[in-house]
Amino acid sequence: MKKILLVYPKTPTTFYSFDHALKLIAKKSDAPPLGLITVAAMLPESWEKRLIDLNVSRLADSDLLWADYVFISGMSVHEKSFRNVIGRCNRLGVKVVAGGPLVTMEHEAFPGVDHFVLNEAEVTLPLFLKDLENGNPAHVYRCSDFPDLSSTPIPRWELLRMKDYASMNIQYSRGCPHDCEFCSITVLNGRRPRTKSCDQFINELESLFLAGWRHRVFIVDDNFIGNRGKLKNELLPAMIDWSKKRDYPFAFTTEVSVDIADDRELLDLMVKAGFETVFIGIETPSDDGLAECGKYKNRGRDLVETVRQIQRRGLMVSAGFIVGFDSDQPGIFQQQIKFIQNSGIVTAMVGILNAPVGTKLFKRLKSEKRLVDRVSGDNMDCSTNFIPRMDYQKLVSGYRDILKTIYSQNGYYERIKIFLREYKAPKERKERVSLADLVTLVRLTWALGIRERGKRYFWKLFFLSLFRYPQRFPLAMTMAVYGFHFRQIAVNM
Ligand code: B12
Ligand code: SF4
Repeated sequence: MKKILLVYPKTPTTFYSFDHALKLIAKKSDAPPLGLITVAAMLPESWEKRLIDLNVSRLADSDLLWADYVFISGMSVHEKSFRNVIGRCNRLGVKVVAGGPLVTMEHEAFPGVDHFVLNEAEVTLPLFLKDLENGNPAHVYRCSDFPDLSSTPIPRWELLRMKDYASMNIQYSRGCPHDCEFCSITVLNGRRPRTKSCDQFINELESLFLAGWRHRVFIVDDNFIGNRGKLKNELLPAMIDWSKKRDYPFAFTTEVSVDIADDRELLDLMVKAGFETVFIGIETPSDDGLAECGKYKNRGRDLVETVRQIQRRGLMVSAGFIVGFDSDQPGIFQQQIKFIQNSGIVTAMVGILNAPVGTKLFKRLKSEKRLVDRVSGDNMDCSTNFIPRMDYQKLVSGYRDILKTIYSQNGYYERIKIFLREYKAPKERKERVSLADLVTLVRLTWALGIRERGKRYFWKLFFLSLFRYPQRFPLAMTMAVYGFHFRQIAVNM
């Protein structure tokens, strides 16, 4: 019997951390560490397991000393906290096992780790466990194949204090058929979308439901629509059935490619199954930029109209944008602002292009001798790890202009209005208002409608959504909360 402490590092305050919004809705973190609770389910049943997510609780030395092994995960944005935990383990003499995307891409950069269990744990963890049992565990375990997901177990939800989180994560597939130059997904998860079986995924949903979770669920696939045949014929009909029978307990979010707009049948099935939001990598309105990064699906289409088509079928669109492509001209910043404002994409995540290790972009820039650093993963620090074609100061100042404009009260509330106008709320979606929601409404009204400067924007939205779009009022208020977070971040940049 062994004692395993699973540790998830602290995420710094960034656009994606949602800290300022979480305070208003009385949550500690946006989402739990799905990788670690999946790994926990792969460990022998008899071992004792505890989880400390540094985003929701503190890590005491006594916690570390309790453990025979500390299992740590993380992505590039966690590097500082990740190193800190390893340092503490080393000082206390506790053995460290590390896995997940950060170390899978560059384990050599992390001295102090006793065992690296890299790539997908479905393949590498059993090898480590077997060697451990035999008393001779190796330093590094890795694999080059992408396993099918039939052996992936149901995550150990009971390790989480669910009420600390705004959303729960769950996964249906891994891999993406596209191969954008800056993205590490194809290196980590391959180009062939691998899915769980329909029964396996529905069982997982049921386990989350039985664990007591309600409301937001993020299906963390790289591209949920990678295998449309299976979705249309098996999974979505099963999800519709499941959601209907339980009176739509979950509002789903997932990541998709932009061509979802061309498939009305798929959109309608997703809405019926309870999907509320899709995240799309739009990246740039510049066709040259899209060609440069190999985002071919986004080319040759009116992207604003594409987004609206999706909104009109009943899905919210949030999206990622990038500046700093070699082909970007000085006008790109205004182009991005215009596009984002017209599209009614309320949650628009804009970052400066970076080249993560292992990507095609990394290789190209290395051959062009333009690489200068490792990625920080922090989309707030204005850093890039290569020498951009555009003057760096101009790039940073243009980037800041975008953020200050789109997250200003004027810009942000204007987008919510466009969204409310375009969006066709599906009849399947029932907005339930609980006592906790009413408490949140009071809290947010105090913060945004009384304390904040420029409160008139909030009140205009409040009355517009309440009287003209009453069904969308809870959604409008949720967006207002997230806007508050984005504003705090943009103002302090
Ligand atoms: C959900 C998610 C998020 C959520 C995180 C919420 C959370 N608490 O998890 C949010 C939206 C906040 C997010 C943000 C970002 N993300 Co993200 N995200 C993901 C995503 C889509 C799913 C992660 C997940 O849960 N996967 C499912 C689990 C089961 O897989 P897993 O964690 O990899 O775990 C498996 C193995 O890795 C292994 N394993 C994992 N940990 C451990 C530990 C041990 C000890 C062992 C033995 C094994 C092991 O076992 C598991 C089973 O095989 C991944 C892509 C992906 N498909 O994984 C990107 C991904 C992790 N994100 C990535 C990036 C780059 C970002 C951003 C920096 C993007 C940006 N441009 O700003 C931001 C972070 C910035 C910030 N400021 O916070 C990269 C990370 C690359 C890297 N080298 O670190 C990924 C891989 C996507 C990509 N494009 O390449 N992200
Ligand atoms: S479509 Fe998205 S996940 Fe797929 S390669 Fe491009 S950026 Fe990565």
